[in-house]
Amino acid sequence: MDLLKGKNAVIFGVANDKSIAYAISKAFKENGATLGFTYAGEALKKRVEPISEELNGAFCLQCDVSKDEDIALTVEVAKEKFGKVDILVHSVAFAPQEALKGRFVDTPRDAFKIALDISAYSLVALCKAYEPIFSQNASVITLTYYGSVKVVQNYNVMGVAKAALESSVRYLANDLGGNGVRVNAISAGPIKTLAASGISGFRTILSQIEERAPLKRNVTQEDVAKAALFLCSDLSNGVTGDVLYVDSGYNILGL
Ligand code: 0WD
Repeated sequence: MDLLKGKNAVIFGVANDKSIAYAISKAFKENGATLGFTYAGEALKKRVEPISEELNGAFCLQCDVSKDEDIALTVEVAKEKFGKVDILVHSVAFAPQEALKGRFVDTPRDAFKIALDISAYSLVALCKAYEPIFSQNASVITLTYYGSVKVVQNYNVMGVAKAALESSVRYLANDLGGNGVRVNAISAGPIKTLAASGISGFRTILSQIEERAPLKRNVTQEDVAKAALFLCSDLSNGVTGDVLYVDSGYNILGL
């Protein structure tokens, strides 16, 4: 398929080949998009550079999304290489490990600030920085999780950060919509990635889904990538400010 033919995409949040953003990048490449990659810090360079090479990346830049100057540099390079950006993928989250277990009420002020800054504010900062070079009908997507709307044990401050992220999606969609730019979130079911390994009891969550979700299985990175393809292609032209669940239907369950 060629759903993204001629489109330029900048990807934030590839850490390795298990990352959701990697599966999204692969699907985008297969559908004709040209990709530009960023990675959080020097430690990830050796993992992300080979991925950029594999998928023919137009650039591969270090960018800590908590630093405005790092973001600005990616905008400069994207402008130089692409002119306009059609797709921005935000697949980034972080909270200090100690905040991802125990009681939420014990969350230190600093951990709260860091989690909200990296996991939610960064989407606002990216939209602001890229706004001048977004094409007409550009699409922005971010990744969220059900812990934003219901209490999920140990997800704690990350649930609060995801709630802020989902609300930001709505406000950003409203602000950018006048120029045709769409902003949406995918709420993915649990998937075993580097970020997920930081959450205590993650294996129990996975087996709960297999047992209870309507589809009786966990979702894969590829399931999420296909939804991303929909949200970043013209197939979803009329969709913005939305949270699309890709979770085997788990979120619809009551008792
Ligand atoms: O079950 C899951 N895996 C789910 C993940 C379910 C639902 C949602 N998500 C979300 C995550 O919360 C995140 O927003 O999907 C997004 C991608 O997560 P992932 O693919 O599961 O995990 P991973 O491969 O670790 O990618 C997240 C990356 C970071 O990886 P590490 O593990 O090194 O922290 O976010 C990036 C980094 O590459 N990241 C940053 N990027 C730029 N600046 C920063 C930063 N300051 N901090 C983390």
